[in-house]
Amino acid sequence: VRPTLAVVGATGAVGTVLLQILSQHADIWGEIRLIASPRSAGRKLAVRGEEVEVLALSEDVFEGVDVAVFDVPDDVSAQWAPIAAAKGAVVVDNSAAFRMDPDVPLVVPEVNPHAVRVRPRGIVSVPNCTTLSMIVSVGALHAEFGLRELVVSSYQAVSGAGLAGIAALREQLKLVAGTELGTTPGDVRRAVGDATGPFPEPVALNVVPWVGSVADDGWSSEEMKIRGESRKILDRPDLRVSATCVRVPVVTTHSLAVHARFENEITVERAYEILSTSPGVVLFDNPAAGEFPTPADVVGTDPTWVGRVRRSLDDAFGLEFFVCGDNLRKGSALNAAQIAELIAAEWSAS
Ligand code: 11C
Repeated sequence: VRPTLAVVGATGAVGTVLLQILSQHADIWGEIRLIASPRSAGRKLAVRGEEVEVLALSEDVFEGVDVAVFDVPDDVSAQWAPIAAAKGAVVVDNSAAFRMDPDVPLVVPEVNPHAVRVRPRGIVSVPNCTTLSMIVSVGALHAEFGLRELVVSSYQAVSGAGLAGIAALREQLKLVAGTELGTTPGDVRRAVGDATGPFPEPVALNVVPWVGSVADDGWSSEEMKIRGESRKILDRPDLRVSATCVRVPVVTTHSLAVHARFENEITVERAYEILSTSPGVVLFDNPAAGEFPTPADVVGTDPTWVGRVRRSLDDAFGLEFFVCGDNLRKGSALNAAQIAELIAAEWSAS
């Protein structure tokens, strides 16, 4: 008997992509139950070629569910994931609510698949999309060279802030299209007016060096997530990590410029070998031929794309590279689906 899957938050930006992925990985699950807020209940969504009615979130909907993937805000996960787990489901949670809980594994199947098996709370967390967009490539290099330090700058797509983020960018682009804006201080801000959506500043014709909420000492919550999550996934609690997170006018696909410093001296040749043979990574690096990853080219694909690989000029232990990864696929829905499939495999093995 194939396990029953529940998707909680089926109508959101990540939930929509998850249903596409579940349709492509069609033979894993028995019933797929779709769950959302009472506002969305009754809607019909397509999965595996069938229309499935969305059920309102309640205790009863978890009856008979084996695995529940949650793609909902932190507070909703904090309240409902333990309820689903108490009903017997293994929860795969995409929110930040449990990621740093020592009793909840934080899993990237290409990097630490073994961690999924130890889950005393019945909950497994999916990392933040920005961490996920780089950690598969970083983890592969770490396994060979031993990571000491990460310094990263992110270029984050608006869909990281969900459907509201996409709507805000599209609206702002309409307001500035065909104008001469972007030449005097504040002209874009005045044109955008109240249409900043979930962002603190206009994102059209702009970049915004702020993602998330205010954390201590000038850091943002997003920057702290990258640090804490990278340490936990790589099982390096003392790893030195500095991140600067920036929102850019891209719909979907996060990018990061990565400076990674290792315990062992690196060569670009060996880094190339690792990156070109690691599952989930595509090396696309030939600037002389105009080849490097960009969000516009890789959006909608599964792997992490890596380019601009070079050894640091002043440090034989340092490697510089640029990564792009679809934040709604490997950055969230795909990683969640992969974790859910690892758990489903326990059913077929038992
Ligand atoms: C963004 N990475 O791009 C954020 C969204 O902790 O899962 C995801 C927040 C999280 O805005």
